[in-house]
Amino acid sequence: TARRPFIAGNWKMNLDHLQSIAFVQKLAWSLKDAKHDFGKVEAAIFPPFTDLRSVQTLIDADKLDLELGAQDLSDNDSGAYTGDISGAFLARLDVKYVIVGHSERRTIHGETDEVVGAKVAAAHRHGLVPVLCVGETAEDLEKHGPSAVPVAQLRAALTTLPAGAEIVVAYEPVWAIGSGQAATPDQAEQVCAALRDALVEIAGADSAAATRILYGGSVKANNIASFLREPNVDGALVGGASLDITEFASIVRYQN
Ligand code: G2H
Repeated sequence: TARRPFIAGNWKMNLDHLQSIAFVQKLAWSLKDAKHDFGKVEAAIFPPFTDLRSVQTLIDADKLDLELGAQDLSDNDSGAYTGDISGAFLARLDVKYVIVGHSERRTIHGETDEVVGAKVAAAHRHGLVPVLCVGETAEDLEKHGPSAVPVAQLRAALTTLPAGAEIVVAYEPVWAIGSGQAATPDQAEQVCAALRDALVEIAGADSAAATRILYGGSVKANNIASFLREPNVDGALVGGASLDITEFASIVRYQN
């Protein structure tokens, strides 16, 4: 299978406006200097909503090979939803990807599998590619074993995949997020393989084979290659390490 590896930088609520702009420029230059082949490894950044337009303008003006993603979207398309951002707004900004169901949204904002599923559908309605995050807590892991909770979350959020609709799945064990304690490549592979098996049932063998499944949780320049060696791990969702240009550029260039 030829799945193009995907490295996604989730900035979360970090970097102010000026830092974002400087960051994107420097990152792009550093990848250009290194002659990074984006055909071989796709790279995307996920700034806060308020910086999407300026980052998009920069990508456009300098013809940068970076893809743009948002960190969340509303499950509604328009209306009286104060503070929410719809998929239509994101699509107008040329956003390609949108993170859905990150564990921080699930825990801090109480997003249920049902809401997450509605957000996946909203993303697809607006031509966005959802990056659907699933993952178990340390307690889940102890109680239910490694794959049960992430697979159940995937099934709950994705009952079907409309024909031609693309999705990226990110396996992010909650115990590995921002903790410095990443899963082992073996652990990541086991769950990503189980997620792909579930995708076969949900979307069919061809879609499952084409879908990229990422690992996320304390990914760094010094462990990225070990995850990408696993057959069912197709990239990474990177948080903390995506805030440092040198570190993030070397994660994107893990093949070199
Ligand atoms: C998991 C990840 C990015 P970090 O949340 O989504 O963050 O790499 O800081 O663990």
